[in-house]
Amino acid sequence: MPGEVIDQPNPPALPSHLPDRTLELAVKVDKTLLRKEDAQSLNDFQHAACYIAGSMIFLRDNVLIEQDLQLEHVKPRLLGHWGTCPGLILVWSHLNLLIRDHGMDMIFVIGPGHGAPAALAALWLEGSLERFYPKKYTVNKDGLKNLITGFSVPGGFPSHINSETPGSIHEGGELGYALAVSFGAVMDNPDLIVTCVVGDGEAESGPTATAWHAIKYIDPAESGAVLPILHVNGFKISERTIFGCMDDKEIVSLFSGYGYQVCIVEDLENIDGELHGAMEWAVAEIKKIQTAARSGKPIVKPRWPMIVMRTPKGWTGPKKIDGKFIEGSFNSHQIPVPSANKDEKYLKLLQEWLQSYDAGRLLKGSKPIDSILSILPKDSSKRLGQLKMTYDPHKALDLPDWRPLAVERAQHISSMKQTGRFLDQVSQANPKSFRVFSPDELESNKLSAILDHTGRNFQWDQYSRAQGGRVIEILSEHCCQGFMQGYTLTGRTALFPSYEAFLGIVHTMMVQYSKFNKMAHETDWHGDISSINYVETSTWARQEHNGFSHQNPSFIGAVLNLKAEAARVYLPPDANCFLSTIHHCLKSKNYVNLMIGSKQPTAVYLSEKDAAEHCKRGASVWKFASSEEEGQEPDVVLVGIGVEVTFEVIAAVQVLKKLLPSLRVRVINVTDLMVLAAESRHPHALQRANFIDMFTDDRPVLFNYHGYAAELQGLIFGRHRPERMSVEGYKEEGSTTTPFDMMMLNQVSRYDLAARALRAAAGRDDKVKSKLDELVRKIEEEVAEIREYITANGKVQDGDPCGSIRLANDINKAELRAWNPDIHGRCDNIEDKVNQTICVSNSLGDYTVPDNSP
Ligand SMILES: Cc1ncc(C[n+]2csc(CCOP(=O)(O)OP(=O)(O)O)c2C)c(N)n1
Repeated sequence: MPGEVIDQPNPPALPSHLPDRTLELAVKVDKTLLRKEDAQSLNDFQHAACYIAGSMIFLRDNVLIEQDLQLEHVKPRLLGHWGTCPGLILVWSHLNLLIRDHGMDMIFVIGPGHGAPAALAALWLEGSLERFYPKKYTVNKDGLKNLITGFSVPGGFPSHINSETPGSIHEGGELGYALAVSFGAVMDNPDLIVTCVVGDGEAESGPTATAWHAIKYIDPAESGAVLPILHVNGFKISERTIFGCMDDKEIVSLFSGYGYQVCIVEDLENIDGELHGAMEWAVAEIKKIQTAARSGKPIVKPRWPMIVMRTPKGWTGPKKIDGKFIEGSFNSHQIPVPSANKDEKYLKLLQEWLQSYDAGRLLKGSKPIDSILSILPKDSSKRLGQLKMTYDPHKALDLPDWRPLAVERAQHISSMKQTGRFLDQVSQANPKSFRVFSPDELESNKLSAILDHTGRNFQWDQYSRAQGGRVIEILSEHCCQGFMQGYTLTGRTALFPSYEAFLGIVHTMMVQYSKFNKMAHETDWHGDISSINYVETSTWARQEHNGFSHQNPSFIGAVLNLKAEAARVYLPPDANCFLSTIHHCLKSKNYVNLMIGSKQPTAVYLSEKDAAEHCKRGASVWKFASSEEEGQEPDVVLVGIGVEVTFEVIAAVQVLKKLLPSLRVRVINVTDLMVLAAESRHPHALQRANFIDMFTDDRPVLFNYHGYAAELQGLIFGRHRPERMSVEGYKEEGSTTTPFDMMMLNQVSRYDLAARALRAAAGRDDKVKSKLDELVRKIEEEVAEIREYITANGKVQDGDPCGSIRLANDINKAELRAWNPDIHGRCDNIEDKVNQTICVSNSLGDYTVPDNSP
């Protein structure tokens, strides 16, 4: 692995120009608090755990080195990460002591998830592996052998921490999210402390950089605390880290500015005394802040404690091999002794190193000696691997009935506004177990009714602080996602509303989270958890003021790629369906729910009862919008999936009625995307017979889809006669333009659909075929006229009698005509419409022509 050349191990940072007095901000702790017998126990625990962790990377036999190592005792493929392990073990040993002495609830979140050997070694020592794997990882010779020889080979533990690792709530493979997840876990858990180790490499990541600010969203009256430990071992895979090259003054200045009190632990001669002192200080500071807040005198901008731990990478490992520094350098990141499975010289080095831990004494009879056990919390349910909150925490929400919020059919209502009202009720009914995490978009997404009875929980803001609040608005999608994960994994329920275009920022976090839960499900000891819930709005279809950058429905595809057991995508067509859907999602467990809807007022098609039924089925034929006749097969099937494109489907039927009244059109709306997946690919998939019943045996099926066509094509691949089906969806077209133009530019407008329907019908019917050219030409003429008007951008013409309506509704003449085909081109029959409702957007509200319309 090519890396930089260093001339000494654990090199210090170059001195900065900051004044020395900045160091006065750093906290100095009492290093003498540690009792002698505890110091010995800590040391024993650390040595035993380091021995096991190191052996896990190398040994496949002779795991206690009861005889000299032979090449065949070493694994043929050496896999694992040693460098981070000693630091993690150091922290783990001290947390034991802390929990033992304070009887507290503690979760340990490990950012460098590649340090799985450290966690697994500690979990075996504390008996937590045996608790969850009573046959395989017993605290005896067999269990130890299974652990060491099975690591990083098929059937054993993987090389990274995951949900099979007891006590973990974080998939540490993809770096960057540990801190945000930790903060999510402590919210509304007033007695919980999460200790979170952040690697100095991980700390370079964007998601971590923003997550430091999460203290500003923790109200100590209602929530617990995170104790961050920045582990500055100085190196990442093959280079020094940013933080490793910052001197104490730079580090203290940075984190003091962020709102922390910084304690630097770096005395390698007395690391246990110093770390113990630091942890005791941190707990005392946390209690001080919490006691003040809980007794009604909250500290303004409390300075939360954090620890910066400077220890060498791969500490206690081999010092130097073949002239290269191993300990205190990136060379210890993965395999500290290369070729130990091939070359006797290195095998000997491996043996010398592992024997330096004195495992024969510490693991006498293959069990940890009493000195090690003495620092463990006496109550085993408090041990880091066994806190119930980490594996079986679910508390169901007390969900209000959505139906009283249902609205009358035929109105125009914003799904988001109505959903906001529902969320208001949910938050009132669940004042300690429901939260909304939003990247400063609540208002813009028209969900702000949730704030009617709660607030934004921003502690640095004098207008919000010290009042709790169910809503956190931080302009970091990574934080929102991390908070939601931590909050959900510890048993509660959260919602993450977002602009559609920007949710993709957390795509990969969401995927990692799903991996964590997939594996959790494969254990027999993880309980259910709530689903994570996304609401996407401000969709591409309505970006008339934001334009092209705000158009990106790709998060649907990200969810579709998940395992079918987890993936749920809903596109409720109206407010009632949205209410029913969100109610269902907040009640559901173990899924990733993606709900997509409009924040603009749009038509309500279905009554409360019909909406409930429609959502239960996931898709249904909308007779009221169809032109087929009872008992006869339709000529063509039009399917709307998504709000605006469904509106265009309905309008297309009107266009077709005018052009070719004899054409029988069936309209289907799909609200649960997963019903379309081929049978057996998804639990929601329509049964084949039901699919044929709904989509017919052989008629053309034209999908008008909100997302990218390819993903829907993938979904329906394998359905009955897919060659008769065609899909149109968003095509990366259109910028700052009108909603109707967006439909046209992406070829999902009523006109596009009508032309598609005619062509499809012509393929089966000669009469239609003979008229096809003429009919399509008519459509094209109409489209050309509309396009001309759209380009003119609604300029009011002299003597235009529709001018005031258009002005009042900010639409242009073409749109007014498109949405009201019976209004004449020159608007000379507008008087006929006095006191009648006309449509002033493709999916916007109606406009009643006032008496005195010009
Ligand atoms: C997002 C992400 N980018 C890159 C990697 C590859 N990677 C694995 S470990 C590592 C270095 C981590 O350094 P640090 O966080 O300091 O951990 P430690 O030194 O304690 O091993 C990198 C870059 C990753 N796992 N995740």
